Amino acid sequence: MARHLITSALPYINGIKHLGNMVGSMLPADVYSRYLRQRGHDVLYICATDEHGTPAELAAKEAGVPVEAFCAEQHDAQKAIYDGFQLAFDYFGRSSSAENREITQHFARKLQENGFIEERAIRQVFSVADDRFLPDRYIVGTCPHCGYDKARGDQCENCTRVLDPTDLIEPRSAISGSSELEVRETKHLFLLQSKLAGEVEAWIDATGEEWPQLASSIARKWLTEGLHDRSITRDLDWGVPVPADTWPELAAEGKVFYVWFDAPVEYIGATKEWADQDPANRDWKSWWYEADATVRYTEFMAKDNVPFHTVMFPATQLGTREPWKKVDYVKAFNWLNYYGGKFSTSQKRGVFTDAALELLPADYWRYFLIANAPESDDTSFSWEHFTATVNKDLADTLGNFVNRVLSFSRKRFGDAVPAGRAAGEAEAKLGAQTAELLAEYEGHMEALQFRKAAAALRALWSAGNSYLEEKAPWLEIKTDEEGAALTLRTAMNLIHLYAVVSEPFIPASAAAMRAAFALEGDTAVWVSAEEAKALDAVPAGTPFTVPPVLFAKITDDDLGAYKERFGGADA
Ligand code: B3M
Ligand code: ZN
Repeated sequence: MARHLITSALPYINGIKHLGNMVGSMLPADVYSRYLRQRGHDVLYICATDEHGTPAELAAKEAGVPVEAFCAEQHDAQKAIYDGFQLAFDYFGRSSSAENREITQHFARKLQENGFIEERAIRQVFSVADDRFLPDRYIVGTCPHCGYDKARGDQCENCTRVLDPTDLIEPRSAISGSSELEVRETKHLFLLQSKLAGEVEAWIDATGEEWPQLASSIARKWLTEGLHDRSITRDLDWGVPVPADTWPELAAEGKVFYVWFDAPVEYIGATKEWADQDPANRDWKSWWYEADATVRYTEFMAKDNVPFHTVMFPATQLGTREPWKKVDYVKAFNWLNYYGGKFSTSQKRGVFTDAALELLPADYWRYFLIANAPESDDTSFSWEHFTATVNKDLADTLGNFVNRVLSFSRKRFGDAVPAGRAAGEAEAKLGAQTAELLAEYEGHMEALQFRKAAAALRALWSAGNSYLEEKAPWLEIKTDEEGAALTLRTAMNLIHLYAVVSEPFIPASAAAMRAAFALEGDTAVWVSAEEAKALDAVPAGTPFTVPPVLFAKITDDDLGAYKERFGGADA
């Protein structure tokens, strides 16, 4: 069995994430991890909050809290939501951890030793009132092209032209509004990516072939445009400090590493945090070091993060000249839109993960989001689509099947699985069909094709409904009690199978379905297509209970209320 290292792009600390963030990185990684664990693989699923950088500092300032306290609070708030979504991380760390500081500094020292870092003096805008250098996008002014008066130093939002802070008319600080700005010279560390470009390209040639189109095309585009040297330090109070043993002068000036330098290192940092929490995890380096050939590393992220993961972080890893594990497979996602427009954190447009959980259980969201994951294209969230999907797939096709079968059987045969006659032709046909659909489902999961996997799972649920309609045990029982018992026993076996194989998508409901049967030593271990065929894992005589309704239908009134609260098509 392979060892699977899995990471999701690290959610940024400055606020609660929306459903688009959830489906673009964490949720599919969780579904994949759960699937692999059920199949008996050794899985390490790592995520963390990305805590450094100017946006964190500014959000803390706005909240009126010191940045450390702000990050600690926000980390816990995000973690609670991810627990609510049942994201089964092996560890959810923090990029501001001591472990990440240590490894990030180690990376920088190695890059320096190997000649891939250079100190360069650059001219940067300093705000006297704020007593700090300003990143380009924190300088605002009037756009010289279109006259828009809130253009940022890196780009005009109105005419989309790319700008340099010095292009702006009447520039001022976005933080304080002060126009007392000076250009000062300051020294920074540059990562000589140009020297590593050839190696990165060779590595992508060797590994990137099997990546999905979205990831490999973005990586290639960046390489073709040329890898430029990049400044990897900033003049900020909050970040991983430049180590004084290697760069005493810069350290004395209080420089820290750029957030995109330490954030990917946190995948490793969080693994070390995980190990430091529990002596049983001491072998953390075997996941990351000595390029252990049995570890397969899969990364999940939205498309805007692809260049950092396929080009820049690998360049950093290669430049250490140490055998750090590099990504084997990059699963990237397009955008999930809200009624065709963007989800927006700043404008609070769309559905945020905390609000989603207040409204409905996690499984409703998990299923809908994965079934509509923006894999080959951007997809759109609408309350109408969400309602229709929940009502049809979850409430009617799956939930109703479970309740109908179990309640009817209890009413007619009591609270143990009835025996009935031996399986006949209809059951053989159902078994074959089940095996075929299960194999199809597995194939899509192995290929990380989540929408297709969801469709196959739905087809598996539908097959049970068709069988039940065809056999109609509520009629059968009038003339052939043994036949009706067989039908119900078979349907109950389907319920148990659904419970096992639906677990990656809807873990809570799957657990409730499995718990309906008092099967001794029952676990969620995967059932192979071949084993599934017989539909006999739950023998006659097994006691069962009827679980409460698994999925409540969303009513027209609910739908209206959601649209009103969150803003529908016209929002
Ligand atoms: N925090 C994603 C973002 O904020 C970024 C991912 C880091 S992954 C190492 O857009
Ligand atoms: Zn403009």
